[in-house]
Amino acid sequence: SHLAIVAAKFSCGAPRAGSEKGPDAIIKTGIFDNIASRANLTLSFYTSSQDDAELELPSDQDESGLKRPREVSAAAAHISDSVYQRARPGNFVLTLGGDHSIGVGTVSGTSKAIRERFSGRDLGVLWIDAHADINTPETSLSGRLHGMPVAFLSGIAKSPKKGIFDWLEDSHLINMKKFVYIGLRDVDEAEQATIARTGIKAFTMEDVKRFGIEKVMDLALDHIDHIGDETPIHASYDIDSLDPEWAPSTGFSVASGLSLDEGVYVAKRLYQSGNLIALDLVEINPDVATSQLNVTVEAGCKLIKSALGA
Ligand code: DIR
Ligand code: MN
Ligand code: MN
Ligand code: MN
Repeated sequence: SHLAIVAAKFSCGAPRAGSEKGPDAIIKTGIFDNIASRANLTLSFYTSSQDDAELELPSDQDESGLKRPREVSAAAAHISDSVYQRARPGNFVLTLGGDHSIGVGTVSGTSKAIRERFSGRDLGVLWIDAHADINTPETSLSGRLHGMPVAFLSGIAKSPKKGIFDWLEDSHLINMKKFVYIGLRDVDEAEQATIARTGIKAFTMEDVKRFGIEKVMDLALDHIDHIGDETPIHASYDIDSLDPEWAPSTGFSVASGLSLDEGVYVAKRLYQSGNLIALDLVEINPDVATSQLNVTVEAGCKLIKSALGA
């Protein structure tokens, strides 16, 4: 089988820069040399960067309270097509971020690929994060797009203006009945209302503490695939789902997160399901807690290896 690695070097959806250096921090460890030396796995790399002049990201004005919306939209459109091209023939796609606004790109890309590959099938999505990332342009208090990818992917947020996620087609959008959160512990009031109103399945850190991560994964995988029909799964893993002890180098650390063992368990269960078709690892920021960057990168590498069964 083939592993397509997309380095998504974008931080325009977050308030502070730095996460565009996340992909290199992971790649530099040599993790993929190890993985490639295993039998039956070929590898390819593709880099997309906000510093690439050929991408011609629009340098736009903040608009309707949104920060850099056209730049983020154009970056996500590019990532979406890159991921789609790789997922369409059946490759496993690993995307390294980058801030989580690139999730609009990654998940829309696999969603479209899966619909085409398997005549209209819906993708399952596991969103592992301290945050719900489901603000809309109307509800967001920050105006930052890294807090909104789930709203755009689900169609809950409509593109407010020309050039702002107006490239999203129906085939890019996801069925929220096959969407599950794990690790939530910092959710805005408006986001809580959206989750309650739409009935999105969510396992908070309280749930993880109450039921244990094993039970939570049983329930999460069962929710995505309750009739056992092997729904393809895309996992979008925000490193801030982990406790700051294990992932200090990220923009929005929140206390009382997943232990590294719990995080690795989630990744292992995804691998064992046999249905994982894509993984994102986002929000590693080498400019935050730089003296402990190696702790964060090591944790990220463990998550990747576990999800790949390495
Ligand atoms: C907040 C923070 N809910 C927002 N979100 C973060 O800006 O929408 N997401 N930090 O990662
Ligand atoms: Mn996130
Ligand atoms: Mn987060
Ligand atoms: Mn974020």
